[in-house]
Amino acid sequence: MLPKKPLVGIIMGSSSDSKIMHNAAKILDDFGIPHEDQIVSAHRTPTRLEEYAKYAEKNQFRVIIAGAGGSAHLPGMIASHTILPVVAVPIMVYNDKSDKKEFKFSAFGGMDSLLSIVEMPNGSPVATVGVNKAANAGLYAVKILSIEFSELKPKLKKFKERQHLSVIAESDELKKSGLVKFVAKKFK
Ligand code: RP5
Repeated sequence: MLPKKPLVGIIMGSSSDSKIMHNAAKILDDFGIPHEDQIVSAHRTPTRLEEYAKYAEKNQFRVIIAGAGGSAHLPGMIASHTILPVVAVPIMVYNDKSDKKEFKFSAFGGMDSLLSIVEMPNGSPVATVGVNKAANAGLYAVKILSIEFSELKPKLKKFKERQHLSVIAESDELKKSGLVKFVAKKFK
């Protein structure tokens, strides 16, 4: 049975990342997986980073999901401090804290964080999902947890089934209305 205490630690480099990272939390919530969410900055709170890695192990988290933008050190550095698996989310776009209505884009459109994260040298691997694909990080964490908590397996199968059915439903609609009407309706 799934315990009540957190199994996944979600961390991000800044509150700027929270809008993207909350998609990982949503997936974990859907699967009923307890998680704990924090901000840990590799460059602004470097000592806290090491402490967090110890904390995660002490509290028996099974997976860490780490998201960061720019020259994104957080996932790799956390991985260097722990034996826990780290799933990383490279972040492309984040909110400018000074103006909540505007989006601030990282200079290289996410390529900066993607390469910083995915190019970890041998020894401290992080499993990297696509840029801003925090939901995939959540799903990957569920898959890792399903090895230990088998009740997650049928839930994962149902998730796949729902995806399948939603594509079929859309395809039926497309077939019925034709491409021109379908696009006009869908993207009006
Ligand atoms: C990184 O720098 C964070 O992960 C964030 O994506 C980026 C910008 O952070 P702020 O300057 O908006 O706090 O450390």
